[in-house]
Amino acid sequence: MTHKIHILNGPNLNKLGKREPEIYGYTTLGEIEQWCSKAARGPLEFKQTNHEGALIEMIHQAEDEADGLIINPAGYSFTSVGVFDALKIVEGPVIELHISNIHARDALHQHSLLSAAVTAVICGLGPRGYLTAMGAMYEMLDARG
Ligand code: DHK
Repeated sequence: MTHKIHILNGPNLNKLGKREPEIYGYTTLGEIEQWCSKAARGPLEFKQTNHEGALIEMIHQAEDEADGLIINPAGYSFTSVGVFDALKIVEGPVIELHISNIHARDALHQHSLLSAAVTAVICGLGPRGYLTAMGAMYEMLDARG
């Protein structure tokens, strides 16, 4: 079965590979996008923005166009009621994804406001977590028929 997935990435993830590699590793966002494109079982949109309003509009677009949404909201996980409200609008499955294990991090990065608005949360698997999230998303969408 083919399913259309949108994968959205929030602020500073365009700097993966050189940003705090001891936390996020050396893989770039471009490399992650290539892995995801190869793993896709249907149309895939893979996007990144450093702007909160743009991320909210991307969520609205996913709600209109995608069967499922995977989002790494990055820093907005801890601050954004606007992103929370946008995620509540999405009817299909939403996976919140973090490269790092946010629960094992400093107090600022421990509590995602957004987790209460999503279907599932994956964190701490490193960049490969994107592929885990895609597999889980396809399973959920297949189960829906
Ligand atoms: C990425 C970020 O930019 C941080 O703000 C989050 C998340 C964690 C990640 O692990 O992918 O705390």
